[in-house]
Amino acid sequence: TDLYEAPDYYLLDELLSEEHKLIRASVREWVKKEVSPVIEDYAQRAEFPKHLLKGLAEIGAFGPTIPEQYGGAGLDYMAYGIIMQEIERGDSGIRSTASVQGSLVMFPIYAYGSEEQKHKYLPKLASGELMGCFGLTEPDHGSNPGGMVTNIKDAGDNYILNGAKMWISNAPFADIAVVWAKDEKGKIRGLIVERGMEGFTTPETHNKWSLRASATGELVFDNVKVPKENLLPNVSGLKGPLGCLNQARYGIAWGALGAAMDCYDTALRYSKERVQFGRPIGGFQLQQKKLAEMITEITKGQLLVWRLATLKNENRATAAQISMAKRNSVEIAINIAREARQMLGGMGITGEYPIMRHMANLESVITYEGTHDIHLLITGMDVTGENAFK
Ligand code: TGC
Ligand code: FAD
Repeated sequence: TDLYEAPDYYLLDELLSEEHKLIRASVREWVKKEVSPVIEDYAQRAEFPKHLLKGLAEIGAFGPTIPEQYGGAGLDYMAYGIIMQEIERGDSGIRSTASVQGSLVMFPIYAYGSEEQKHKYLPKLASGELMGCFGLTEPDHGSNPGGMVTNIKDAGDNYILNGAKMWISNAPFADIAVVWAKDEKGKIRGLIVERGMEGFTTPETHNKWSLRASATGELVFDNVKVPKENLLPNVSGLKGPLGCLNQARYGIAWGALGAAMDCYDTALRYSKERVQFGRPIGGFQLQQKKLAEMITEITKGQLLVWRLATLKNENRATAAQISMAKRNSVEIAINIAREARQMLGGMGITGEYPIMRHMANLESVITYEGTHDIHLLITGMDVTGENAFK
């Protein structure tokens, strides 16, 4: 098989079940066949490859941990992590689409929704028949979502929704949006807003240098009438959206390692083929240092996410542990991408190789789902007991 072999320096495969390895092989094969050959072109053209949605649903990327009775795959968190790793080996933007659909749209409906909402939306979201987006960030409230101004007012059978969300992945094509807004008492509530509701628009965000194969947009609400049955009944407060972020950040912790692995693998192969001064560049100590440090960091990252998956399966992973893993994986991935790019010399800046695309994508990944500095402060708060945000 010409399938890419994951770096597995510490024989971590021995810690995976046969089912996990089968899932990995099938997702990897799909990415290799469907994503890798076309993704560079879509990224260059800044277009989302919409035709991949069906395949993403088929490989179980939409809500892998959602129980089968609601159309999910009923898998554990190790499987979820592995799926995200393999998708992001292809492209962070494609992984974003899966993260948003599963962790930020299906998860809140599953965890905070009514039985009717779960039956109405989850199976169609799992199959990709419906696509969703998640509106938390606002133009003036990014790292501090608790300051949001988007709001709902009670109007009999409906709520009247006003405000705007910004930087929303999948917004331009989403059929539904899980939107966080303050009620008249200032409590944060979640609502399912459907495309077609009057006063709801989703203008696309252009001119991105990063995550170019992912569609990003705004959500604008101008007196949108949202039926009361679309309110998520079982959560209020910032812990609602932050609970969803725990799921998505966990997936990114695995996903970013996939991007790192692709960069490492590309640089390693290139170092064996590219000859300068009469020998492969992989023979030079400075290039070996780069590769040795890459595989060391990937291996440490793999151990961290493997352990985190185990804790998550046991429902013992804390939000701060997830923050640490998200931050660590993205940091090592972005550093590996930068070093790998240099190892390819001039070729490293072209679309002939995936590295520059990964590198640019990771600039979004290091910012969304909580910036690098916010995650550091979450760790700081956890270990000192002192809150540096307030
Ligand atoms: P704070 O006062 O600390 O907490 C408010 C309430 O929330 C609870 N909480 C959490 N609950 C669950 N999970 C977590 N991770 C939680 N963190 C806090 C907390 O216990 C409290 O509950 P209660 O019951 O006492 O009310 O809140 P704060 O306002 O001080 O903010 C804390 C801070 C800065 C850590 C938080 O707001 C934060 O994480 N900011 C970063 C924002 C962010 O990550 N935005 C992401 C937007 S979505 C996105 O980027 C999608 S990209 C997707 C893609 O394309 O892949
Ligand atoms: P700001 O919060 O303004 O931060 C600016 C800088 O200040 C950062 O470096 C930050 O770390 C720093 N900073 C802020 N507060 C502190 C502090 N207390 N101490 C020290 N430093 C601080 N959001 C969604 O809701 N849904 C989505 O689907 C979504 N998708 C996205 C897709 C893309 C491509 C991008 C780029 C973003 C997306 N986001 C989404 C938004 C993302 O979550 C925010 O960009 C992120 O949370 C940061 O908010 P901000 O951009 O407003 O930066």
